[in-house]
Amino acid sequence: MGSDSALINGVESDATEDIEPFNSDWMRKYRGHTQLVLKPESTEQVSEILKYCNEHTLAVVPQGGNTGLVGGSVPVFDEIVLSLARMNRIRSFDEVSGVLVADAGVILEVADQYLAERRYIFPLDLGAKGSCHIGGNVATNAGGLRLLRYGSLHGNVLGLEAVLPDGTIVDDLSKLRKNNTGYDLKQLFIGGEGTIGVITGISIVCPQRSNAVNVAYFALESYEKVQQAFVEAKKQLGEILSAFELMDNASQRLLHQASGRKLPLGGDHPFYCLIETSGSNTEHDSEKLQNFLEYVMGEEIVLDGVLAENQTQIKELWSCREGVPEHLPHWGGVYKYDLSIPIAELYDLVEATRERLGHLIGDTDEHPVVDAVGYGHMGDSNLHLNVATRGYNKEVEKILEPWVYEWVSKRNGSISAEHGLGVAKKAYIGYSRSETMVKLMKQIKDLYDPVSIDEMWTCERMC
Ligand code: 2HG
Ligand code: ZN
Repeated sequence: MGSDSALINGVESDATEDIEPFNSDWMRKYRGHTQLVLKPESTEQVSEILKYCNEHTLAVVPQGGNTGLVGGSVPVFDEIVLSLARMNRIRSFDEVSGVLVADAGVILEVADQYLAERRYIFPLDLGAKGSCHIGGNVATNAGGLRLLRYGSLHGNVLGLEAVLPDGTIVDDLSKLRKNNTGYDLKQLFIGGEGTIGVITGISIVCPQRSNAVNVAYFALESYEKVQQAFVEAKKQLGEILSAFELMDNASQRLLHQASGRKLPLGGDHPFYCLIETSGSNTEHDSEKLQNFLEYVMGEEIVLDGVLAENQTQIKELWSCREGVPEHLPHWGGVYKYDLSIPIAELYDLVEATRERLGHLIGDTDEHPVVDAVGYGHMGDSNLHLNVATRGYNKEVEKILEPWVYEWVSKRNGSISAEHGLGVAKKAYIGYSRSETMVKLMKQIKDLYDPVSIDEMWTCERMC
């Protein structure tokens, strides 16, 4: 907070140069021109703000850690930014049930560290954990690196507190795992991206932290072999498997080029995978992982592999995966596609994209595409197709969109597996949802947000 901050009816607000970071996303792809950032510190203040803005038809964009990838957390015009950053209290934690109740603005890593001290773990982990807010995670139904093990937030979130556009406080901060009394309305807010209300608090069930975490990183010669390794991992490591991540050659090569990071197995292999196990017995689990690796190498499913032997090595191996999205903007621009695709065809899209962009790949002025990169959550059939470019380029964008969405739609996939629609994909929802589904969503939106300033803006933009 700089010297220009002020208190408006007890709500802290930012007025001048401090505002810049709230106006653009971390990729510097989406930007708006807000003049006002409000930082309430209680649910009641959020309610007053939304009520006032609703009555005066003022557009608002809620913002958490601003780590989103689809332009959903920044203003597009001059909307008021409602920052949840000051709502950052852990409200309660039950050491027997593992239920955590916390404000929406708690940073994911802070929540996880709080839980780690109590031998528990937050059931979500992702690269942006150091800045993203748990409220934003829930609002976007973030999937992350361990969904394979802990499941989606739709299952882990037990209750929510949210504020509707008219200021009504929805108090559904239940701590119950089972509650079959009527509709489970909180599910509409999970992944609702703030379209029907602002999440101010969450209640979430957290699992015990595993005593033993082991990580392996290995190289494979084809996507066919990646699938075989995945099946084998489920077979041999089923109950302790906590992540199965895929990285193609380009992802590792570009990571190396952008960061200078040394790759554990060199950068020449077509595919790499990272497996994490989490269990209760270090010796038993590492023996299992070692046996798995020996087996897949013996069967020639895997070409080469390495096992982390301590915490530092675990971190280093994970950085080969988590570092990819962090370093791809190095060349100036990245087109990001976050897709659910039937697993057998998942990598076909990266190859098809490379073919389609072939004439533009080269990392020169005439060939501004650096490469098309494929990585992601193999365990969830979730591909991250990233196209690294020398800056954002309309020609490249036109070649990719809506072609990528059509490709995915033809295979009954999803054009947004975990990042949400934001402004980037809003217009493309029809590629993944039928007309009837979109109509039903619209009815819900109208019910919760009859003034719907968002829709007015959209209409203005389109007209
Ligand atoms: C990840 O899995 C995130 O690392 C980001 O979902 C993916 O930047 C991306 O495309
Ligand atoms: Zn992801």
